[in-house]
Amino acid sequence: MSVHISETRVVRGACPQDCPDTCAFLYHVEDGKLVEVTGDPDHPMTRGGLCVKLKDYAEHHYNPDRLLYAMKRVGPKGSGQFQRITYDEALAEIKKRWTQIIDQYGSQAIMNHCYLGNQGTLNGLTSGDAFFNRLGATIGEKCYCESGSSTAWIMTVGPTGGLDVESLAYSKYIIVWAMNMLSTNLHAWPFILEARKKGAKIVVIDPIRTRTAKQADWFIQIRPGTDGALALGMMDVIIAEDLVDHDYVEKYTLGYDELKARAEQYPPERVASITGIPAEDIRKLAREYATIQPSAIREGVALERSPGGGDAVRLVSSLPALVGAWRHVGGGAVEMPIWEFPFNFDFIQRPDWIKPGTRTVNELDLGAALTGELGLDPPLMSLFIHNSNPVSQQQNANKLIQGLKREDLFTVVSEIFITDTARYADIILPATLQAEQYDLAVTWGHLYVMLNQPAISQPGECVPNIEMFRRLAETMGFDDDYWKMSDDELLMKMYDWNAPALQGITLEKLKEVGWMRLNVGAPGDRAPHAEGKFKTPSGKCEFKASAAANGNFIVPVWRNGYDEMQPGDPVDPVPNYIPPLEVSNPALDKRYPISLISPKPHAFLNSQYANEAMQQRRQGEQTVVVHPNDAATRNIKTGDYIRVFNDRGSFEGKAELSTDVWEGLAVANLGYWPGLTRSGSAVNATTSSSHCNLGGAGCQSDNRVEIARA
Ligand SMILES: Nc1nc2c(c(=O)[nH]1)N[C@H]1C(S)=C(S)[C@@H](COP(=O)(O)OP(=O)(O)OC[C@H]3O[C@@H](n4cnc5c(=O)[nH]c(N)nc54)[C@H](O)[C@@H]3O)O[C@H]1N2
Ligand SMILES: Nc1nc2c(c(=O)[nH]1)N[C@H]1C(S)=C(S)[C@@H](COP(=O)(O)OP(=O)(O)OC[C@H]3O[C@@H](n4cnc5c(=O)[nH]c(N)nc54)[C@H](O)[C@@H]3O)O[C@H]1N2
Ligand SMILES: [Mo]
Repeated sequence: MSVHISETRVVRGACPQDCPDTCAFLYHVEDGKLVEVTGDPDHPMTRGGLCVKLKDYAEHHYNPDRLLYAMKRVGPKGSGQFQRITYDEALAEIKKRWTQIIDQYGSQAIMNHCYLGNQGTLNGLTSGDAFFNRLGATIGEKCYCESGSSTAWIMTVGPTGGLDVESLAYSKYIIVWAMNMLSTNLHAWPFILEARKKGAKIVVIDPIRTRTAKQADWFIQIRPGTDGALALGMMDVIIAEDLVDHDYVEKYTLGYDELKARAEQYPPERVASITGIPAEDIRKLAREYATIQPSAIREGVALERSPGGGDAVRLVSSLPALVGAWRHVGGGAVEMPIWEFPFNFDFIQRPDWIKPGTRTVNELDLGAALTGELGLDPPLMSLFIHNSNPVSQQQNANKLIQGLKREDLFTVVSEIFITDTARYADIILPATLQAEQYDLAVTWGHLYVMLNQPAISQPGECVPNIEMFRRLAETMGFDDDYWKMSDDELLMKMYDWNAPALQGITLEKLKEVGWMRLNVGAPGDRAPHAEGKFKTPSGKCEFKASAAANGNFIVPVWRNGYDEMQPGDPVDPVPNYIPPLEVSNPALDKRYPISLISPKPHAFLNSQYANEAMQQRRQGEQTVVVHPNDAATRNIKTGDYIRVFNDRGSFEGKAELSTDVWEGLAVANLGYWPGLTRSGSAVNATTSSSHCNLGGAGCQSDNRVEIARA
């Protein structure tokens, strides 16, 4: 009789998702099968718990719909008819088509579209940059998220991590500004609760009474896109009532007099009429924020999702210096701490391979680029999409679809599933999931270096993005050493391992322990800007930004390393309130009286997991939350299917009547796969492709629609 003893192993990993929490994973493997993924109980942020989205992550690897082999399109674009081919056949076809395109139009007729389906150093946001710079492709600016906030943050305080989220435990006054933390940054919440136990007050600023707002001590409801005005109103009160930390301002800031003059134009009564927040509340918020120290601001990404988003982030990021909050442990602000990690972007992105004069196209303008509206010469003739699902995630999706349907466009998509985007591909390449690949995680919500080690073998012909680019490079005849380097050899060069933040941290050690904290001080005694030391050109917090001389620039991380300034709109050195284009446009009042916000879904990660039955049950079908008065005038009752529409497009959802939104405001979550909905479309059918004033970011919160019973 033979006894089968099953082998059980635990392998350390890191969550690959585009989320500030980057949890430490434990992969549980039995007989070569991933049976469970749990959170590491020892990791100070993960604390043993994963979010609802990753609950069934092991099963996700075995979803029968997964792409395991390369595919070639055999039906009309968008029809989803594909035939299996080998990976090598796919590479040969790509080479043939690209060679023809390059001969006829030049290499700039090819463009990469990549975002953050995966967030690793090897396989994430920048994973295609070296290859496409080497190819000479049009540079795709990756501006979905944080490119506006980061440009603004760097203009104001420089590339600093700012306040450690773990230090929130030491704060006395915490403003969660434009963030639905309980859905999108869940593992930061325990630190806030710890602070509250010690008496801290929690304030949430959001247009919607979100699940986070419901847990706050004070919920301040604001009109979308008016945060800059609120920050200026707070400053006016702080200055008028002399709550300024003059010593801090004098020693460590630049441009106080100019900022003061600007703030004086925004007295609370004026700000009340812009934001919808009562003037007395603005005064109270300003007084409490300035006097209850340490005060902290957690900046959400939604601050940037409006035309004035860049300046809003500059203004919000200026507040801590004005009141001296940076002096204290637990004081200051956090945009994202990614700037503390010593990346070697020159090696990761290889900007030295960019040919002078190469053009850039903002990924958010892809629809306009493909349909000829941008007047590109040469036109875009090929797209390579990986780590992104623009048909679901990109604003003005109908225009994009129109472009993707072009018969003369050669589209390659690397994917896990046949998404709504992949349906428009000529060739699909299968990609691995996190338990099947090696990577050093990139984190933008805490200060730990985390290694993800493969726990199971790669199914079918799936390969990690980095391996895909090695094969593409070989196919295209690139003989640079770069493509012959192993994962570890690449990682050794992708970071500056001699930087103080990485002292004592090595890949070898990480292979044993999984994760290590950067050497940046402990959360309980870290106050990085207690004595200024901002990473701006002046070393001060720049209320008046020296970098404004560069115009509307984009941080090179989002531009394949490209940092040549292109002529852009001039930027006011002192930030101002810039009103939304649609939300505050009276000309739209009649036709499109409702402002629509499309925030993150609780149970999906952007569009990922929206095809998983378990997550669909947790998230429920697409709803549209409408104020009872708006519903009444349109004869809409809870549970009715309603159509949300404007000139750009429409989608449908189930009406939910609630006073969690203001009259004139509606909410529909992002993330649903258009192909899986009633109407075959989702929220981004209605959103506009306008840009925030900095960093090329999108204006997803500046969207006017009308609603009616479907
Ligand atoms: N569950 C879940 N978590 C996620 C994601 C997901 O899809 N699902 N996505 C991840 C990604 S990519 C990101 S970028 C982060 C983003 O996470 P957050 O920073 O939380 O950003 P959003 O979800 O865009 O919006 C947050 C809140 O801002 C509000 N808001 C919208 N417009 C405005 C405005 O103009 N002013 C103010 N004050 N508030 C506004 C919205 O109502 C929403 O409640 O979440 C990450 N985490
Ligand atoms: N209306 C509206 N639109 C928004 C937003 C909003 O708030 N409102 N938020 C915006 C924001 S903040 C963001 S970050 C973007 C996100 O936009 P995307 O980054 O495009 O979002 P995902 O839905 O995560 O799509 C990533 C795709 O990559 C695939 N993928 C995952 N891992 C890998 C891998 O290792 N290799 C390959 N080749 N593919 C992989 C996934 O299957 C998925 O289809 O959406 C933006 N769109
Ligand atoms: Mo994002």
